Amino acid sequence: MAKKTLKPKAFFITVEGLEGCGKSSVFNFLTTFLKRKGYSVKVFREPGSTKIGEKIRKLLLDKKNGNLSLHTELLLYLAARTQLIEEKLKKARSFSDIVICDRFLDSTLAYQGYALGLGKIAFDSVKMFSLGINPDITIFLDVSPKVGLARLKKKDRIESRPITFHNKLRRGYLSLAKKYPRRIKVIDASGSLEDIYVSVERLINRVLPR
Ligand code: T5A
Repeated sequence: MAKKTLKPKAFFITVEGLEGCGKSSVFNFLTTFLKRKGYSVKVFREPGSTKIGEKIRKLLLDKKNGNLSLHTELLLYLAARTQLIEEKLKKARSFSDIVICDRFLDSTLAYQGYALGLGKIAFDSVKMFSLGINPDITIFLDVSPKVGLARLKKKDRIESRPITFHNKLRRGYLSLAKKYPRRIKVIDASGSLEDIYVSVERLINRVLPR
């Protein structure tokens, strides 16, 4: 297949969702799908994808760190993000056709801003520490927290939070989708993974620049 190109700046896709929404599976599907179409694709996850980011990730997800303060949690997610942007993401946007990130700034807005109630502090700091990088398209996989959480076999520090947190989280994501309808596309993630893949494929075919 002839190689397609979207340069000079890579198209930036982020995948977001509630716990147990099938994000990992969708992310892998999307990567394979885009590579098969002939694009050069660079993938990252948040928090993580750098040595420092992966260390921060462990700290954040470790159930033993139950006493992590809310502001410390926010700062750690932002720290992992700035490390990723400065070390890898900016470069990847110059050299690939498509960059995909498993979670990005909307996670901080939804989890820390809405669900943990940090509000304006989270919104302002996310803006400041995204360093001018914004996704072109964000796929939000929407599932009820009850259904999503029931899919998980093991729960980390964040997933173990009470259902009220996860309900606020969903409302937060839906508010973001309402606020940024051109960027954030909501996909129903309550059905089978195959159904979700079909929706993602349709969406991507529609939104990718030609
Ligand atoms: N976070 C992150 C913040 O609070 N602030 C931030 O700024 C950022 C960046 C990161 C955690 O940090 C939080 C969010 C997270 O809590 P993570 O690993 O990215 O950790 O987050 P997870 O949501 O835990 O990611 P996972 O990759 O583990 O994905 P999913 O989507 O929760 O789960 P997945 O795809 O592995 O699926 C879970 C199970 O369900 C099944 C799967 O096969 C799997 O077994 N499943 C389905 N089964 C039937 N039908 C479907 N449609 C299914 N979808 C999934």
